[in-house]
Amino acid sequence: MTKRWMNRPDGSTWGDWGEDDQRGRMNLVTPERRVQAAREVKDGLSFCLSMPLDLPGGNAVNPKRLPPQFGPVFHPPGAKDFYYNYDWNAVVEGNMDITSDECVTIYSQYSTQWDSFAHVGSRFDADGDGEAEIVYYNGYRGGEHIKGPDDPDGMGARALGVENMAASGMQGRGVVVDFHRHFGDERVAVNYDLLMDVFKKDDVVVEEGDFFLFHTGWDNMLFEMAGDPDAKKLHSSGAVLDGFDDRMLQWITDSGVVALISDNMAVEAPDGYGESHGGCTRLPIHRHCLFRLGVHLGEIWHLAELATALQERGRSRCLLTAPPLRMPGAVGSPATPVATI
Ligand code: UVW
Repeated sequence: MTKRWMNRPDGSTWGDWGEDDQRGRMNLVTPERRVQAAREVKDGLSFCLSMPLDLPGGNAVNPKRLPPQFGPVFHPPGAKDFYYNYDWNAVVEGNMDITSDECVTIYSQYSTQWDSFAHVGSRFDADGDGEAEIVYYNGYRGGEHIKGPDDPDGMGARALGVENMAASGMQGRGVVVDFHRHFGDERVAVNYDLLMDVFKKDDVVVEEGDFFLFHTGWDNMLFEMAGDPDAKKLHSSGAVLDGFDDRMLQWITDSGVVALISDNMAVEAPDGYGESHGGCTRLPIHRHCLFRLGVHLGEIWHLAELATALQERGRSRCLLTAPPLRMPGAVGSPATPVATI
């Protein structure tokens, strides 16, 4: 079957940019929209939107993920374990060179990260045979395209991986909202009404093709916790988008945003189950964005300074440049995004 699906999820964008599309809504970031984004550069200030990649610290915040580790878990046959302060005089007498190389093992979604569409799929009857299969955005399949550790060809995403994001540049206009200024440290599930209220108060307009960024205060909490995070406090603090509000999901659809980005762990609350389009889920916004619409998610970004700088200037928009690593087959990636205002 060349066409991978007979049924597409209700309200999805599957096929809208071609049967083999792997970019989803990034297709909406046209050259004209990049020019518009560049026009947001007025003061020439740039902001690093990455947290230090060894934060949060430990694995209390997400038990599945550990901090980066220096030192090889594998190395080429005959090579040494470490090449720190390597003295080349030992190889060629009189050589004054000293070099340091490294191997760093990284959980790609430990800290500041992008989610590719290979990160979250769903059980869904895409081929119309009456049985749900494991399927991802635009009908790409678990097993066939997103390969597990038992695959003889090795694991990884043979479609929808972060390399597609890197190739697209992940550059465009960012629209920033500071929920922390409205809600403080309180855990608030921001539904459609609350979101519209904030937009109105802050005079924010989101248009098709925009990256939507929201600051919740998690970033400064993580800095204050300095690598020893209080997971209980974090998971009960700061705003999250309410993914169980149908009108919120409809806003994501209607707004035309290409990505949702936050300084918190998951954009939405990661600790509840409920029914949402397509059955029970823990992460309805992940399902809606990554599986149905082709909208990327950015998590644990450092947004405090950017949000403050924009607020001080009575602005809400920036030029965002945020490519992930061009790592073929990875489902997520660290990023060092830059916002310019
Ligand atoms: C959660 O872990 C809840 O989110 P993500 O996998 O997108 O980081």
